[in-house]
Amino acid sequence: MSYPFRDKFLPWPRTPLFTLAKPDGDLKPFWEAHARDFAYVQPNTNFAESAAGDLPIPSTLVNPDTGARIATPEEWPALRETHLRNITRILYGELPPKPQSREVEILKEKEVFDGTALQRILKLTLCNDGKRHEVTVLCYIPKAAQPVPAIVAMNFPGNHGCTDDPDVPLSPWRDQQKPRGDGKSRWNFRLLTDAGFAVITCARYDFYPDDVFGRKESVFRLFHDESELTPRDRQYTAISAWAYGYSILRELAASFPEINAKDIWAHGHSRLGKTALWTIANDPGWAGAISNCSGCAGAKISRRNYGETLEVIDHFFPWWVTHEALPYAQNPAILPFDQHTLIALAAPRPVLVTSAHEDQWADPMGQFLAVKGAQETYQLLGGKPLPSQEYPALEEVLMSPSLGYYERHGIHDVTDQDWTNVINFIRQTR
Ligand code: GTR
Repeated sequence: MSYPFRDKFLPWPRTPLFTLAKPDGDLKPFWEAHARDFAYVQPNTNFAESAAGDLPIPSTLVNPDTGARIATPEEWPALRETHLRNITRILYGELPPKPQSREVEILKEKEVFDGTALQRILKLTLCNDGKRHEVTVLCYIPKAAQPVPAIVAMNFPGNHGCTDDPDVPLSPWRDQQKPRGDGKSRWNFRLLTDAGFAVITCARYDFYPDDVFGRKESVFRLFHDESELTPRDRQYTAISAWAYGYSILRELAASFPEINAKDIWAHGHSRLGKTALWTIANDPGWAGAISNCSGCAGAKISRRNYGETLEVIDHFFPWWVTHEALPYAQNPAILPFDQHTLIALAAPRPVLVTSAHEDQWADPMGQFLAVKGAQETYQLLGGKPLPSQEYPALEEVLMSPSLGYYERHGIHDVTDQDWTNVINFIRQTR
């Protein structure tokens, strides 16, 4: 067994980047150090399979504290709790509590797609201890054969970035506002509604603005004072705030008469793919999850030194994971779980993991190995293994009613091909 991680992450003393974010909001020193460190880390990232190392991946069925292996489905819930606790402590932190109340206001509703679907835009206000937190939600709901299954998927550019429709209000995000339609190639709403799926989305920044100062404007503000939400308060992570948001959207979707409350799926791309897996680990109400190109701290095995590593995430995105992650990021061999354990927390609910050939940063092989590693738990609970244990050919979609994996041509992205695979995957789970 070889220890695959470099001795030195950086050739100069490591300054935790979040400590460089000035209390007055000045991000210049943060971004300068970020750029300097990344310019070293990226060319020094390993993309050779021969150097990925061979750290053994722990079984999801073995208790990391006692070494005892479970053999029956009845023993899984207690072991699951242990895994969930470890993943909470070391990676993502706790999700916020439920708000005391919520208000829903329909802002706009109209027929779209030649009258085959409804577009509904809502303002959702979460209320707690006299504080209010607003989220704008965009929904597309097919009119045929209701109640329909739904996909909940947060977006990157804001709702207005997912479509050219001028009726969708611009979501403001400080200086980073995206133009209307900017990310629409990732959102073929019509393809989904034509296939009979509703889609519910909102901007990720409505739950946690995705930067080092995002915490104080995030949904955590309903439960904490601003003084507790500084860049150092790393127990309150963006991934947990988004996961919380996903479940708030699921509960909203479940309240629509047009939607089948038992058939709501969490979908996320990249950092939101990490989130989709964490979401369903925390909320039994989901039917299943789709992780699209989620990579490190998502569906990729952290014990592999290939592409992005946990150390990279801890350093460059310190608001995604807790401060507890660092010693494990530096030495993943001591992690009491790996990311296949996160997938196993979804069991027996189906999970599809997608990857892309030109997205080696996200380590397609590491994501396949995580799906493979999660199978033991699925099988213990009566689920079906993948149809093959070999790495699939490019474009070949491996799927069983429990788990799916594929690597397509192309880049880190969400394409119509991905959505078609999602639809096919969900259909064959029935
Ligand atoms: C990258 C990050 C990845 C992935 C991606 C994304 O910069 O290294 O872990 O999450 O962002 O979310 O688009």
